[in-house]
Amino acid sequence: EEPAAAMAVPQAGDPSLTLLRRIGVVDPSSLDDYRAHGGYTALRRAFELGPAGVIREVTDSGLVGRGGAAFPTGRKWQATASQPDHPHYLVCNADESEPGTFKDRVLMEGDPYALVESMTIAAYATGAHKGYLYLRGEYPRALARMEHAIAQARARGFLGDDVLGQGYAFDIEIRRGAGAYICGEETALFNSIEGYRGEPRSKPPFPVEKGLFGKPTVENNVETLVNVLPILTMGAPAYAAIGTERSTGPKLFCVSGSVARPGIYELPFGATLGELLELAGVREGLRAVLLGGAAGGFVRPDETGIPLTFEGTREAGTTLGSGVVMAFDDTVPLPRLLLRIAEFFRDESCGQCVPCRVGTVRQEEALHRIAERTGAAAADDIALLREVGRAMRDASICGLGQTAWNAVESAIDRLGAYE
Ligand code: L3W
Ligand code: SF4
Repeated sequence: EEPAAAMAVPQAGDPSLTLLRRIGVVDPSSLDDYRAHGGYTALRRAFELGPAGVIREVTDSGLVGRGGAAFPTGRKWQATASQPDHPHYLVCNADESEPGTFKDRVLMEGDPYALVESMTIAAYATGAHKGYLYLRGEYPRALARMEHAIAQARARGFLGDDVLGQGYAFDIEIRRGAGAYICGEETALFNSIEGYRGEPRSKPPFPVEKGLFGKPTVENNVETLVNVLPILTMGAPAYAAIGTERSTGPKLFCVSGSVARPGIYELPFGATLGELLELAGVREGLRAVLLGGAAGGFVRPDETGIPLTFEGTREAGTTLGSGVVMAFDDTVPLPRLLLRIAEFFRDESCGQCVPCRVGTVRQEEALHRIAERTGAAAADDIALLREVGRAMRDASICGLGQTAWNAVESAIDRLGAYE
């Protein structure tokens, strides 16, 4: 069996936590234990509020998507709820594939009923009766725990034709990914569920209008959905008081690389990168930090004052993405690291559009030439990288191609990787 996901043990189960509160404390196989730890109070509150009331709370909470793009969740839910076309669908994106991301895995393995409950609330609020959980294929333990939780919830009336005797029908079907990063892109994910190749569709139309099977669809990341539980139990104002004005609530950060204690850390938005690295025990000789994963960007050790908020990272010319923080000390050869990132994008490009299909190959070739010269870059290779990078960013259909040059660009401009 695969090893358990790394977890920040000193933090797990700490009562001051919101999202990780039950992790390591609750028995993930027991619905009764989940209820004994506060489970299903949020769904009961949702039934009291009614669908419009739930959407109002989520909107007022300021919750934005945790998959990387930070779109306002309340606005997405409202847009789907108001569509006249039916049926509506709910899709939970659990295809967690961004390199360095493992927060959704910890949530699903450690507190699976929380996701079942929050999917039920999201579906109720947006008028969906069917939910799909699209689960990364390489997560067998999360699959087993989610399957068990869904079956138990169904057997006990928390899913099915009459949820909690409220006359509302909802059920969840799990679909497994097959190892393609692109299937985490929301519309490629729809195609995958529908049985087609995992290729992104052009947007608009957005999924809220035409999503899965061409019907209005809410698609949210696991962590986004799980935040709905504290929003309903503590109320939107108390939730919005956590974090900063524009990045509200708690956030999970996935810390890995050259640190003493890699794992998942829950912090309110607004803590600095340096504070997080301190918690994780950053080692001597820090050379660079990759924020936001392969699609994100590098920052220098003297930039660790950056606040971990969507606005703070944007102002600093970088991105928070889905919360990846990878630390690299000076023993890590940067040219090899950049080549590895470029290989990843070349490998994972779906090949549908030219800028990305060709650009990711050209990017990797140039980085190979540079690496073979033991890291020294010819000016024409840097110029080519910039030209190819611009084309990918401006002309690719989806986020994969648009971000495939971010890490390399930031390594050149912020780290002086090839000087
Ligand atoms: C209605 C509009 N809906 C946008 C919706 C849209 C989607 C969401 C975000 O992700 C990010 C990137 C990386 N009416 C709307 C609307 N929406 N305008 O809002 O949309 P978008 O297009 O900004 O982003 P996206 O394509 O969903 C790209 C990050 O993803 N990333 C990381 C991925 C990996 C993980 C993981 O492993 N867990 O998340 C890779 O690029 O940061 O910002 O729902 O429909 N007018
Ligand atoms: Fe496919 Fe890349 Fe185009 Fe996205 S940008 S549709 S991954 S070829």
